[in-house]
Amino acid sequence: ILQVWGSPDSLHRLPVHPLWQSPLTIPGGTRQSPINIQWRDSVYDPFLKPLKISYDPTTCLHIWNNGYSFLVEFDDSADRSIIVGGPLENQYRLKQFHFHWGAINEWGSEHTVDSKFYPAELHLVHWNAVVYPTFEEAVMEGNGLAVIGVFLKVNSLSHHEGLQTLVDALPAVKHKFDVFDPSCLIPSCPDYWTYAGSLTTPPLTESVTWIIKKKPIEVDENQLEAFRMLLFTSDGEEEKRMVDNFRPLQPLMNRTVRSSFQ
Ligand code: 1SD
Ligand code: ZN
Repeated sequence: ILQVWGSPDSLHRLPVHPLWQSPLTIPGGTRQSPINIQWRDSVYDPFLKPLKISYDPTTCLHIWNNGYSFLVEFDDSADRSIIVGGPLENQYRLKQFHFHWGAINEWGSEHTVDSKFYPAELHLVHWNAVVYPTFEEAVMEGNGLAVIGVFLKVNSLSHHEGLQTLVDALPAVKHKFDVFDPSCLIPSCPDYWTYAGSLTTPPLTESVTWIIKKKPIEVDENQLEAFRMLLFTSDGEEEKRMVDNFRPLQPLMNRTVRSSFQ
Protein backbone atom coordinates (compact mmCIF):
# COMPACT_ATOMS: atom_id res chain seq x y z
CA ILE A 1 0.00 0.00 0.00
CA LEU A 2 1.45 3.32 -1.06
CA GLN A 3 0.27 6.33 0.79
CA VAL A 4 -1.11 9.60 -0.39
CA TRP A 5 -1.19 12.37 2.21
CA GLY A 6 -2.77 11.59 5.50
CA SER A 7 -1.16 8.59 7.10
CA PRO A 8 1.15 9.51 9.94
CA ASP A 9 4.69 8.33 9.42
CA SER A 10 5.65 6.36 12.52
CA LEU A 11 9.25 7.60 12.46
CA HIS A 12 8.51 11.27 12.19
CA ARG A 13 5.01 11.43 13.68
CA LEU A 14 3.75 13.45 10.77
CA PRO A 15 0.27 14.93 10.98
CA VAL A 16 -2.85 13.50 9.33
CA HIS A 17 -3.88 15.47 6.28
CA PRO A 18 -7.56 16.38 6.36
CA LEU A 19 -8.08 15.78 2.64
CA TRP A 20 -6.80 12.21 2.59
CA GLN A 21 -8.15 10.14 5.44
CA SER A 22 -7.35 6.77 3.89
CA PRO A 23 -4.31 5.45 2.02
CA LEU A 24 -4.53 5.02 -1.73
CA THR A 25 -3.18 1.92 -3.39
CA ILE A 26 -1.17 1.97 -6.58
CA PRO A 27 -0.93 -1.60 -7.83
CA GLY A 28 2.67 -2.55 -8.53
CA GLY A 29 4.18 0.90 -7.99
CA THR A 30 7.97 0.69 -8.14
CA ARG A 31 9.02 4.31 -8.59
CA GLN A 32 6.89 6.36 -6.22
CA SER A 33 7.76 9.80 -4.86
CA PRO A 34 8.80 11.49 -2.67
CA ILE A 35 11.84 9.70 -1.25
CA ASN A 36 14.52 10.28 1.32
CA ILE A 37 17.79 11.17 -0.45
CA GLN A 38 20.58 9.47 1.48
CA TRP A 39 23.54 11.65 0.53
CA ARG A 40 26.23 8.97 0.88
CA ASP A 41 24.19 6.47 -1.17
CA SER A 42 23.78 8.86 -4.12
CA VAL A 43 26.12 8.09 -7.00
CA TYR A 44 28.10 10.79 -8.79
CA ASP A 45 27.42 10.57 -12.52
CA PRO A 46 30.04 12.52 -14.54
CA PHE A 47 27.83 12.28 -17.64
CA LEU A 48 25.05 14.35 -16.06
CA LYS A 49 24.96 17.72 -17.81
CA PRO A 50 24.21 21.07 -16.21
CA LEU A 51 20.51 21.87 -16.23
CA LYS A 52 19.73 24.85 -18.49
CA ILE A 53 16.73 26.93 -17.50
CA SER A 54 15.23 29.48 -19.85
CA TYR A 55 11.96 31.02 -18.67
CA ASP A 56 10.03 33.79 -20.38
CA PRO A 57 8.34 35.76 -17.55
CA THR A 58 5.53 36.86 -19.89
CA THR A 59 4.30 33.24 -20.20
CA CYS A 60 3.03 33.53 -16.61
CA LEU A 61 -0.79 33.36 -16.66
CA HIS A 62 -2.31 33.38 -13.18
CA ILE A 63 -2.13 32.16 -9.62
CA TRP A 64 -4.85 30.06 -8.01
CA ASN A 65 -5.71 27.87 -5.03
CA ASN A 66 -6.49 24.37 -6.32
CA GLY A 67 -7.50 23.07 -2.90
CA TYR A 68 -4.18 21.45 -1.97
CA SER A 69 -1.60 24.10 -2.88
CA PHE A 70 -1.42 27.36 -4.72
CA LEU A 71 -0.40 27.04 -8.34
CA VAL A 72 1.17 29.56 -10.67
CA GLU A 73 0.32 28.52 -14.24
CA PHE A 74 2.17 29.29 -17.48
CA ASP A 75 1.25 29.40 -21.15
CA ASP A 76 2.67 26.10 -22.41
CA SER A 77 1.30 26.26 -25.97
CA ALA A 78 4.82 26.88 -27.38
CA ASP A 79 8.46 26.39 -26.37
CA ARG A 80 8.83 29.68 -24.51
CA SER A 81 9.62 28.67 -20.92
CA ILE A 82 11.75 25.57 -21.13
CA ILE A 83 14.44 23.48 -19.48
CA VAL A 84 16.99 21.32 -21.27
CA GLY A 85 20.04 19.28 -20.28
CA GLY A 86 20.58 17.84 -16.82
CA PRO A 87 19.37 14.22 -16.91
CA LEU A 88 16.86 15.02 -19.69
CA GLU A 89 16.99 13.75 -23.26
CA ASN A 90 14.47 16.24 -24.54
CA GLN A 91 13.47 19.80 -23.91
CA TYR A 92 10.60 20.17 -21.38
CA ARG A 93 8.04 23.01 -21.13
CA LEU A 94 7.08 24.73 -17.88
CA LYS A 95 3.38 24.21 -17.05
CA GLN A 96 3.08 25.35 -13.44
CA PHE A 97 4.81 25.64 -10.13
CA HIS A 98 3.48 25.09 -6.61
CA PHE A 99 4.73 24.47 -3.08
CA HIS A 100 4.31 21.93 -0.28
CA TRP A 101 4.74 23.12 3.32
CA GLY A 102 4.15 22.23 6.95
CA ALA A 103 2.18 23.69 9.84
CA ILE A 104 5.51 24.38 11.55
CA ASN A 105 9.11 24.63 10.36
CA GLU A 106 10.07 21.12 11.52
CA TRP A 107 8.50 19.53 8.44
CA GLY A 108 6.77 20.43 5.17
CA SER A 109 9.06 19.33 2.32
CA GLU A 110 8.15 16.18 0.39
CA HIS A 111 11.71 14.98 -0.21
CA THR A 112 14.16 14.73 2.67
CA VAL A 113 17.98 14.74 2.66
CA ASP A 114 19.54 12.32 5.16
CA SER A 115 16.05 12.10 6.74
CA LYS A 116 15.96 15.87 7.31
CA PHE A 117 12.79 17.74 6.36
CA TYR A 118 12.88 21.33 5.18
CA PRO A 119 9.92 23.58 6.06
CA ALA A 120 8.77 23.75 2.41
CA GLU A 121 9.54 22.52 -1.12
CA LEU A 122 8.94 24.23 -4.46
CA HIS A 123 7.98 22.08 -7.48
CA LEU A 124 8.36 23.42 -11.03
CA VAL A 125 6.40 21.03 -13.26
CA HIS A 126 7.50 20.63 -16.92
CA TRP A 127 6.33 18.26 -19.69
CA ASN A 128 7.92 16.66 -22.70
CA ALA A 129 6.28 18.46 -25.63
CA VAL A 130 8.86 17.03 -28.07
CA VAL A 131 7.41 13.52 -27.73
CA TYR A 132 3.83 14.06 -26.48
CA PRO A 133 1.13 16.27 -27.99
CA THR A 134 -0.48 17.29 -24.67
CA PHE A 135 0.35 17.54 -20.96
CA GLU A 136 -2.41 14.99 -20.23
CA GLU A 137 -0.70 12.43 -22.46
CA ALA A 138 2.74 13.22 -21.01
CA VAL A 139 1.45 12.55 -17.46
CA MET A 140 0.85 8.92 -18.43
CA GLU A 141 4.36 8.20 -19.75
CA GLY A 142 7.67 7.34 -18.07
CA ASN A 143 9.56 10.24 -19.65
CA GLY A 144 6.56 12.59 -19.76
CA LEU A 145 7.33 15.00 -16.92
CA ALA A 146 10.33 16.67 -15.30
CA VAL A 147 9.89 18.37 -11.94
CA ILE A 148 12.54 20.61 -10.39
CA GLY A 149 12.39 20.51 -6.60
CA VAL A 150 13.85 23.33 -4.53
CA PHE A 151 13.91 23.24 -0.73
CA LEU A 152 13.00 26.34 1.28
CA LYS A 153 14.86 27.06 4.47
CA VAL A 154 13.86 29.70 7.03
CA ASN A 155 16.43 32.32 7.93
CA SER A 156 15.18 35.42 9.74
CA LEU A 157 17.83 37.52 7.97
CA SER A 158 16.95 36.26 4.49
CA HIS A 159 13.81 37.93 3.22
CA HIS A 160 13.36 36.63 -0.36
CA GLU A 161 12.31 39.45 -2.71
CA GLY A 162 11.19 37.15 -5.53
CA LEU A 163 9.04 35.02 -3.23
CA GLN A 164 7.52 38.18 -1.75
CA THR A 165 5.94 39.03 -5.12
CA LEU A 166 4.06 35.74 -4.84
CA VAL A 167 3.23 36.15 -1.17
CA ASP A 168 1.67 39.54 -1.94
CA ALA A 169 -0.63 37.88 -4.49
CA LEU A 170 -1.82 35.10 -2.15
CA PRO A 171 -4.77 36.77 -0.42
CA ALA A 172 -6.69 36.62 -3.71
CA VAL A 173 -7.85 33.11 -4.67
CA LYS A 174 -7.46 33.83 -8.34
CA HIS A 175 -5.27 36.78 -9.03
CA LYS A 176 -4.17 38.26 -12.30
CA PHE A 177 -0.49 37.57 -12.35
CA ASP A 178 1.04 38.34 -15.72
CA VAL A 179 4.77 38.61 -15.37
CA PHE A 180 6.87 36.50 -13.06
CA ASP A 181 10.22 34.85 -13.64
CA PRO A 182 10.36 31.68 -11.52
CA SER A 183 14.11 31.35 -12.10
CA CYS A 184 14.45 33.83 -9.21
CA LEU A 185 13.28 30.94 -6.99
CA ILE A 186 15.99 28.55 -8.19
CA PRO A 187 19.37 28.63 -6.44
CA SER A 188 22.28 29.47 -8.75
CA CYS A 189 24.39 26.56 -7.44
CA PRO A 190 24.19 24.00 -10.29
CA ASP A 191 24.33 20.89 -8.06
CA TYR A 192 21.36 18.52 -8.11
CA TRP A 193 20.25 14.96 -7.44
CA THR A 194 18.10 13.11 -9.97
CA TYR A 195 16.01 9.94 -9.88
CA ALA A 196 13.01 8.38 -11.64
CA GLY A 197 9.79 8.90 -9.67
CA SER A 198 6.12 9.77 -9.71
CA LEU A 199 3.62 12.53 -9.13
CA THR A 200 3.09 13.01 -5.41
CA THR A 201 -0.63 13.70 -5.82
CA PRO A 202 -3.28 11.52 -7.50
CA PRO A 203 -3.04 9.95 -10.06
CA LEU A 204 0.51 9.26 -8.68
CA THR A 205 1.63 8.21 -12.17
CA GLU A 206 5.26 7.13 -12.55
CA SER A 207 6.08 9.74 -15.15
CA VAL A 208 8.47 12.12 -13.41
CA THR A 209 12.20 12.68 -13.78
CA TRP A 210 12.90 14.42 -10.48
CA ILE A 211 15.69 17.01 -10.34
CA ILE A 212 16.23 18.04 -6.73
CA LYS A 213 18.51 21.02 -6.20
CA LYS A 214 21.11 20.51 -3.46
CA LYS A 215 21.03 24.11 -2.16
CA PRO A 216 17.86 25.50 -0.59
CA ILE A 217 16.61 29.05 -1.07
CA GLU A 218 16.32 31.12 2.09
CA VAL A 219 13.08 32.83 3.04
CA ASP A 220 11.87 34.54 6.18
CA GLU A 221 9.34 33.23 8.67
CA ASN A 222 6.62 35.73 7.64
CA GLN A 223 6.77 34.49 4.06
CA LEU A 224 6.04 30.90 5.14
CA GLU A 225 3.36 32.15 7.53
CA ALA A 226 1.63 33.69 4.51
CA PHE A 227 1.46 30.21 2.90
CA ARG A 228 -0.09 28.88 6.12
CA MET A 229 -2.88 31.50 5.96
CA LEU A 230 -4.29 29.86 2.81
CA LEU A 231 -7.32 27.58 3.20
CA PHE A 232 -8.08 24.04 1.98
CA THR A 233 -11.76 24.89 2.29
CA SER A 234 -14.26 26.81 0.15
CA ASP A 235 -16.21 29.90 1.10
CA GLY A 236 -18.92 29.01 3.64
CA GLU A 237 -17.21 25.85 4.92
CA GLU A 238 -15.58 25.59 8.33
CA GLU A 239 -12.09 27.00 7.71
CA LYS A 240 -9.19 24.57 7.49
CA ARG A 241 -5.72 26.04 7.11
CA MET A 242 -3.70 24.82 4.14
CA VAL A 243 -0.75 23.18 5.90
CA ASP A 244 0.95 19.78 5.74
CA ASN A 245 0.10 19.31 2.06
CA PHE A 246 2.89 16.83 1.42
CA ARG A 247 2.88 13.12 0.73
CA PRO A 248 4.72 10.74 3.11
CA LEU A 249 8.06 9.28 1.99
CA GLN A 250 7.94 6.25 -0.29
CA PRO A 251 10.36 3.29 -0.48
CA LEU A 252 13.39 3.72 -2.75
CA MET A 253 13.05 0.12 -3.98
CA ASN A 254 15.38 -0.75 -6.85
CA ARG A 255 16.42 2.82 -7.66
CA THR A 256 19.65 4.81 -7.60
CA VAL A 257 19.76 8.52 -6.90
CA ARG A 258 22.43 10.11 -9.09
CA SER A 259 24.22 13.36 -8.23
CA SER A 260 25.65 15.95 -10.62
CA PHE A 261 28.38 16.78 -8.09
CA GLN A 262 31.19 15.00 -6.20
O1 1SD B 1 1.06 18.34 -6.73
C1 1SD B 1 1.29 18.39 -8.11
C2 1SD B 1 -0.02 18.62 -8.79
O2 1SD B 1 -0.43 19.92 -8.52
C3 1SD B 1 0.07 18.48 -10.22
O3 1SD B 1 0.80 19.56 -10.72
C4 1SD B 1 0.78 17.25 -10.57
C5 1SD B 1 1.05 17.25 -12.03
O4 1SD B 1 -0.15 17.33 -12.70
O5 1SD B 1 2.03 17.18 -9.91
C6 1SD B 1 1.96 17.15 -8.56
S1 1SD B 1 3.62 16.98 -7.99
O6 1SD B 1 4.01 15.58 -8.17
O7 1SD B 1 4.45 17.93 -8.68
N1 1SD B 1 3.66 17.27 -6.46
ZN1 ZN C 1 4.40 19.00 -5.83
